[in-house]
Amino acid sequence: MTTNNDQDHDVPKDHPRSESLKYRHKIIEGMKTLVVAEAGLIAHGRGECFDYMLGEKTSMTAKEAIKAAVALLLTATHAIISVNGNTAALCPNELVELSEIINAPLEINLFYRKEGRIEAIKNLLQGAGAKKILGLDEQNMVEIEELSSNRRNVDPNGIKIADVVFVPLEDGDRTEALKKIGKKIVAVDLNPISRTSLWADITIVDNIIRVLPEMITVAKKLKNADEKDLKNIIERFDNKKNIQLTLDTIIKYTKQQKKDAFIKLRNSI
Ligand code: PTJ
Repeated sequence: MTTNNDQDHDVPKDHPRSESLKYRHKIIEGMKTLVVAEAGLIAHGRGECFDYMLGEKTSMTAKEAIKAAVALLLTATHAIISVNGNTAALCPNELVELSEIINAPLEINLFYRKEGRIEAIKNLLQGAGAKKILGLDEQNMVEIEELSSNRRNVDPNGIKIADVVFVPLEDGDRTEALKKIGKKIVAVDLNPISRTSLWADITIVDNIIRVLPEMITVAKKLKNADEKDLKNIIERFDNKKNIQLTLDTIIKYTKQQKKDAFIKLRNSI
């Protein structure tokens, strides 16, 4: 019998969208191994749509946010990287590398708590070299009362005590709840006007597949910087203004596409 599991995901290298298809297929494979929730496919598609409108590249505003984010994570007392299914499926190696450089543990924290998912993500991260992963001992989790979703169950040694939480690819209500209990939030979200983006202290509007390598590069440079210099970077950063400039980038890019898209098509025939 033919099933959905039989699909061939080989993408020809000269396919004009090969890079995008490669990551799409990582998400599909992740869903088959329980790493990614079914809804993760839809979330990925929403992200792709915003990525198109950003020209699928890291903007200057995203670079500014990345620098401020790394500075904030490096100056934190207890920084933590919250890991969900999509992020784990797309960039497990980069999550582990960043975690080591900035000395922030990885904590698995899921919105969709289907049985077997935590184990699947744990195995994937360990395969990528993770030595210590939080959020595994379901019996010893504590609750964040301000949150109604499954994400309220957190590790007592991780998100619970963290002063800075890095939340790549987030759903609506958690950032708001974590802010209300005094945590600083660094978010990665291709949608610049999601609730997460608007609530976060630092919002990186870019694709996680480009953000993590850039964060690793910046973290290597800033790791030994003076605390005073790092604090200066943080103080100079204005998240609201940065999001507004990002929206301007989208408008500018879309206007340019209005002029160029059909010309490009005509020239390629
Ligand atoms: O693994 P789980 O159970 O914790 O669930 C993870 C998902 C992502 C399914 C869950 O958090 C969810 O439903 O999220 P939302 O509400 O769909 O929000 C995800 C946000 O991430 C959206 O605003 C997307 O635009 C954005 N996004 C999707 N893919 C990327 C992205 N942002 C950056 N990089 C991406 N690759």
